[in-house]
Amino acid sequence: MMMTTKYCWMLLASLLLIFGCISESQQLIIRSINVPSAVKVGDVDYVILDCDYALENTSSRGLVVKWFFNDTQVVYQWIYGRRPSADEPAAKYVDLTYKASGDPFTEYRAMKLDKPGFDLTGDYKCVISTFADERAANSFMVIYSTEKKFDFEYRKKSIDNKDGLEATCRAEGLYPKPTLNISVKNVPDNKTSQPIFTLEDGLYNVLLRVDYLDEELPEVAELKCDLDIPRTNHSLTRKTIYYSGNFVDRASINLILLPILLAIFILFH
Ligand SMILES: *[C@@H]1O[C@H](CO)[C@@H](O)[C@H](O)[C@H]1NC(C)=O
Ligand SMILES: *[C@@H]1O[C@H](CO)[C@@H](O)[C@H](O)[C@H]1NC(C)=O
Ligand SMILES: *[C@@H]1O[C@H](CO)[C@@H](O)[C@H](O)[C@H]1NC(C)=O
Ligand SMILES: *[C@@H]1O[C@H](CO)[C@@H](O)[C@H](O)[C@H]1NC(C)=O
Ligand SMILES: CC(=O)N[C@H]1CO[C@H](CO)[C@@H](O)[C@@H]1O
Repeated sequence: MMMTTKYCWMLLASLLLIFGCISESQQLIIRSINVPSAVKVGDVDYVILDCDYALENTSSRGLVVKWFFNDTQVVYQWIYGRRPSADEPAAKYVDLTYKASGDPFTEYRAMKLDKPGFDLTGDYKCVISTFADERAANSFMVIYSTEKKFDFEYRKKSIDNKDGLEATCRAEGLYPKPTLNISVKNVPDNKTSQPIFTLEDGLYNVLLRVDYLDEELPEVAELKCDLDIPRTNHSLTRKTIYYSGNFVDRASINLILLPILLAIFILFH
C-alpha cells in the first residue's frame, strides 16, 4: 500500500515535470532576420528588412514589433491591432502599407524602404515582445555610394636635395568612409602618411600624398593606389609606372647601349 502511494507521487511529479518542460518549450521565437548587408545607392528600388518570428502558441497579448536603428532609436513600430508607424531616419523611406505575410499576427513585421539612401547605413535590431516574452535579433546594413572621381598621379619632387616624387591619390563622393592606400610593388611599405577626409553633402572626399626618394625605388616602379569601402565588396585600383632612372640601373643600360652605339659608329664611318 505504501509502495503504491509512493509510486503514485513519483508518477505525478514526473508528469508535472514533463508538462512543465512542454509549456516552457512553447515560446516566442525569431526564425530569422533578413537584412541586406550591402546595397549601392540607386541599384535597387527598395530593400526589405524582415524579422520572421512565430508566437508558437504563446499568447499574442501585448504583441509589439519594434525596429531599432543604431541601438537607440525606434524607427518602426507596430502594435498588434493598430497601424504601423515610423520615425526618422527611416520614416521618409518606409512604405507603411507593406505586409510581409498574410498572417494577422505577423503581417507588419517588416520594413520596406523605398529608394534607400546612404543615411540608412547602420545597425538594425528587431525586438518582438508580448506580455509574456521578448526576443531580439540584429544585423548591419550598408547603403553605399561609390566614387564620382578617382585619380592617381605623381610629380617629380626634390626631397632633402635628393631626387624623388610625390604621389597623390584622390577620390570623391563616397559613403561610408573609405580607405585609401598608396604602395609600390616590391617595395616595403613604411610610409606614415595618413589620408585626409572631408565631408561634402554627407559624402566623403579623401586625399592621400606620399613621398618617395628615387633611391628607395626600383628602376621601373609600379605605383598603386587602392580604394575600398569597408563592409562592401567595392574596391578599385589605379596604377601608374614611374621610371626612377637611378644610377646603378642607368649604368647597366649604358653597358647594353655602348656596343650598339659602337656598332652604329663603325657602320657610318
Ligand atoms: C499549437 O497548437 C495547435 C492546436 O492547439 C497544435 O496543432 C500545434 O501543433 C501547436 N504548435 C506548436 C508549435 O506548439
Ligand atoms: C549608425 O551607425 C553607423 C555605424 O556605427 C554609423 O556609420 C552611422 O553614421 C550611424 N548613423 C546615424 C544616422 O547615426
Ligand atoms: C623607409 O625605408 C627606406 C629604405 O627602404 C628608408 O630610407 C626610409 O628612411 C624609411 N622611412 C621610414 C619612415 O622609416
Ligand atoms: C562579397 O563577396 C563575397 C564573395 O562573392 C560574398 O560572399 C559576400 O556576401 C559579399 N559581401 C557583400 C557585403 O556583398
Ligand atoms: C592593405 C592596407 O595597407 N590597408 C590600409 C589602408 O589604409 C587604411 C587607413 O586609411 C588602413 O586602415 C588599412 O590597414
